[in-house]
Amino acid sequence: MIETKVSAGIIRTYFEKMENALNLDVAIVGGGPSGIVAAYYLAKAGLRVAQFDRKLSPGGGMWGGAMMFNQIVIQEAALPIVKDFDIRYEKYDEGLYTMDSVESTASLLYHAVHAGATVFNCYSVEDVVYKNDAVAGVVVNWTPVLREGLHVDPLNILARCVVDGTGHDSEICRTVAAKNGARLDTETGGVVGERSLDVTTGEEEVVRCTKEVYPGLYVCGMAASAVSGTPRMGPIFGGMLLSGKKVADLIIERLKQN
Ligand code: 48F
Repeated sequence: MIETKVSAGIIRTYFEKMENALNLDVAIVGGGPSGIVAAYYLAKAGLRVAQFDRKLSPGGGMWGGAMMFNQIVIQEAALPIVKDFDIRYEKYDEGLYTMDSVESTASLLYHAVHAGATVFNCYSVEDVVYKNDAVAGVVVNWTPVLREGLHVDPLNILARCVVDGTGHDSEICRTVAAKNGARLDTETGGVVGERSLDVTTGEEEVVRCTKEVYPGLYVCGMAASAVSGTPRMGPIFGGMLLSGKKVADLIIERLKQN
């Protein structure tokens, strides 16, 4: 019966996809623009990469542009990445371009998945796997389970590297710092906390602070700003794209060495 076949097709292929993601090269937490860009370049380099986002629609803060005006701004430095993702852009001032935020988010996701990254939506990463004083994977649960406060244990996924791309909350870095007596590579050893808005400094610093903050744990995007205590920058997205590319390059280099 077609009714049974529809269900069987979904169940079989979903669990196949999930089983293939139990041992990853890279687990990316958060499906915001920086994390999706990272997923694309990592997958393109032939690495096993999966991205987990707690929402039904990954894409983070990119869909909404600014104040729900669905346009975003990028600067010259990020144009090569925009071209890699086939996103259309329009110059409106010296070195500044606008793009449709819905087209941009959809294009990022499309290309990441087509490059070989697996995206899991409705997954919340509630903890990390921690072995030999290093982050070694993620602990995941259904978002609705956590929202309902149900007493249900999570599942574990191993990864050679974990990327915190959770945005302003930098949840994974906070968790790692709060547990295990871990000291992050920051001024305070913990999450310093994001500063108020300054576009120029914020855009430069988010890329500079994209790094490995603890063995096995990398940070990108707004999480990198929050972790190192640099300014937010608002709806200019070049820094997010460049941060995602940088974290991918760092990880590719690291995994090549091992
Ligand atoms: O915040 P977000 O869009 O990440 P980003 O790549 O980009 C920031 C910009 O959108 C914008 C900005 C640009 O100038 O300031 O804010 O840093 O997306 C973060 C994603 O992570 C998910 C969340 O649902 C969102 O889609 N997320 C957060 N915590 C978790 C998580 C978690 N513990 N588990 C799974 N997903």
